[in-house]
Amino acid sequence: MMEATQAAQMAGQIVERVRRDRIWERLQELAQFGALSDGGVNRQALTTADMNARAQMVRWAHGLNLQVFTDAIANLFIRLEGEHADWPPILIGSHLDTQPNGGRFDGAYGVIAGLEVLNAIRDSEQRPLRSIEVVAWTNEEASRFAPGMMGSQAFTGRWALPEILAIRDASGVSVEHAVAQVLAADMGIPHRPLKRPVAACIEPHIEQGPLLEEAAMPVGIVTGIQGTLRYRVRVIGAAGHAGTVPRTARRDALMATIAMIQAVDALCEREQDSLYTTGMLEIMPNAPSVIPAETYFSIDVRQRDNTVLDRLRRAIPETLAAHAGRCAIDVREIVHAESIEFSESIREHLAGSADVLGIPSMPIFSSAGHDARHLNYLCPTGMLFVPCRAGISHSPDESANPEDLEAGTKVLAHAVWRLASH
Ligand code: HGY
Ligand code: MN
Ligand code: MN
Repeated sequence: MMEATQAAQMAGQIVERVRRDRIWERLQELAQFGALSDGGVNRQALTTADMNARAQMVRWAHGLNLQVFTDAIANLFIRLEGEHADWPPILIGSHLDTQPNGGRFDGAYGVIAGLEVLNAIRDSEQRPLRSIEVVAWTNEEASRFAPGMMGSQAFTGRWALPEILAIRDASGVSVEHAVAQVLAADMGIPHRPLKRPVAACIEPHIEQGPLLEEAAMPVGIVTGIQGTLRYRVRVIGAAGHAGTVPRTARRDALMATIAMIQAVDALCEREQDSLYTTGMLEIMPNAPSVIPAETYFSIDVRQRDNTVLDRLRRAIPETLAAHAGRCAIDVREIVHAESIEFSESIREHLAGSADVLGIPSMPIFSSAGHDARHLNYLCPTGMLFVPCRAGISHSPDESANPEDLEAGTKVLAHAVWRLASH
């Protein structure tokens, strides 16, 4: 056990070595992997772009003489070993994968902030009692393989690996095949088992909302994450000639889809303004003069109150069935994640580090989903938010300012060093 004052002093030495320019440069360098012409990033899970970003993280890690290893779902771990190598580590984690039209900071900031903490510790020539590991969780975003957060769920044991590996993307490629390709390209990075003891976990992330910027607050201490329900719905009607099939004989899959979407959205509005999004809609055969024979669409519902979430979970399938008309439907629930609260002790610990550093912070609830929700079932877990411009995220226009990224990383470094000192 390191004396609290000694740990606080050393924490100060680590914080002094956090460098704004290095954080910013590494984020821009990562953004090159999957770069879009409009400045955004398309780095979907287990693609070549994702593999290249992973390889860059490994190069940075080896440059700092840090250990690197992976696991059966291709989570990437970068480890700074503590004096007591057998003690469960402190994890700092987020994700490298992005939405198809994503930004440079969602996920990447958390991984780069973690690397910056290890870099600052290396520069200080100090060694923590407990090991610290930066992790990039596989497939947080669900943009290629749905549902998301596969890496953190497999690691925590909240979802069985064989079920995850069997999932396929739109072109029929399985997670198992994609993971095998990534691991084969890893050039011998050692593997470790899933679900190992972890002392605590912190996920740094951009807020993906406007509250910190509106409050001119550089750091948010996250209190919890709102609940979510996600579905995939297939609607089966009948193709036909747009000019000859009378209304009374039509089984128009798109018209039924529109009725279902409007009915479920109205239900969500009645239920405490729950947020409803259909972000993905496929129409078959998608021909201008053919009555749509089939559609396939997504439903994403967000709600903080678990009682309301449970009511919606019962009502949504009923509402879909009631508005399907003459079409058949197949409804698949792919996510039921309750609203969670983070550990009080971790929240106080993070706020304490911000106070000691004189960095203003405020409590904030997360409207977006994060891997930390799953770690929260395994160990004391918390999150640190930094502002992003106008709260924009899941968009090429996502941006953040270097001062806030540095402030968040300093609070992270101070808090993690103290956690690793006992
Ligand atoms: O959808 C979410 O909440 C997360 O940003 N993937
Ligand atoms: Mn994210
Ligand atoms: Mn995201």
